[in-house]
Amino acid sequence: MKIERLELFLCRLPLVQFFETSFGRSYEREFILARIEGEGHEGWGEAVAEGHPYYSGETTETVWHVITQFLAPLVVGREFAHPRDVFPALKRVRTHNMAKAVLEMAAWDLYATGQGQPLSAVLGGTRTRIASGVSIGIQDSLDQLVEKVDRERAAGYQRIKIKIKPGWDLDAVERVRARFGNIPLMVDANAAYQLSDAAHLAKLDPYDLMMIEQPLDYDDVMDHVTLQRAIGTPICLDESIHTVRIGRDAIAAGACRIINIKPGRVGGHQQSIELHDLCAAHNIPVWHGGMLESGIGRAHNIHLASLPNFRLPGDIAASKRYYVPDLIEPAIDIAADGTIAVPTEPGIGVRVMRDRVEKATERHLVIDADGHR
Ligand code: OSB
Ligand code: MG
Repeated sequence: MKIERLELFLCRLPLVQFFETSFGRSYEREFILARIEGEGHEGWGEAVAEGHPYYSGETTETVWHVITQFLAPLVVGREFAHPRDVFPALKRVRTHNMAKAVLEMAAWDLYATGQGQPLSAVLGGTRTRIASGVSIGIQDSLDQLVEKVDRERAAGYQRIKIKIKPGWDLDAVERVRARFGNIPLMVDANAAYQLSDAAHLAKLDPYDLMMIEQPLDYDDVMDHVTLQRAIGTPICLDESIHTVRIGRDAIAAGACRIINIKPGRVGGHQQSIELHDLCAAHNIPVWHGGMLESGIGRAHNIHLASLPNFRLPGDIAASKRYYVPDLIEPAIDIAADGTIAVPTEPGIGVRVMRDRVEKATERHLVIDADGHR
């Protein structure tokens, strides 16, 4: 597989509904798309970096910088036997997994398309449908939260995740349990707590949550070990799992009982497969996280989530919760049973609507094999 040309797009789209986490509220999403060409085919990827460095240190601007200055010369004009070889080829560049992942994932799409196979087949997926859950942000009131949960349950989503932070935690969980009973429910703190909050977080135990996601800092493993010993709710790590190796160490230390996989966070599909397999070997269930992706990243996520150890519903929901219209056709939707079909056409298996991409684009760059721009 020869990668002959790379196109980058810096895009901005308004969100259908605002999204608020412990680090702030967003009304729109800034993101980068990569399109690669080779041997008469194209492959698309979406970087999950946001316009700000609050979830991760990477931003759209760092992704742009690192790709154009350092990563593009390592892939454009190069021949790869298999997309699993892309991430190792970028090893010289430290961290910047989101920048690496967008290229690596586009390479998987290109490869699968060239093979005439859906991406899920070449990734090792075993499901034809994936279980879908939703992530509900922090609201202005508990009444609004209950209303949102009600709407998403009616749409069929199999599990509800609510974002929490100090001051928006026990009462929110209490209200949702009181109104909806024993539904599959979890919380995500996005690193808003400290180990000194352990006694407070233990008050979530009676609510029988599936898990608490990333209660402590984005670079912490060992305080999570101490916290997991002090609370009954299983801890799931998101932000802390930057690499497969950190995943291995977190499991060995007992920092979590569940892991959230986002391919953008760990450097792409190959690293996600390795993390998935590592977790399977240790009987740690995984589920697929979400980053408010457009249909391009969302389609990638669906294919990856078809692997067997994605045993819990992911944060992969219908397109219409995020962007209308989405950048792809057909839009991604859920069935009444709360599942999403894995596309069966070659590659990511959805059509990228170039006119919509261009309309959302604020900056565009082409890099060819001679390094010409
Ligand atoms: O922590 O999972 C997270 C969105 C942006 C940054 C971090 C997170 C999220 C979500 C959104 O929870 C999930 C979705 O795409 O619906
Ligand atoms: Mg999270």
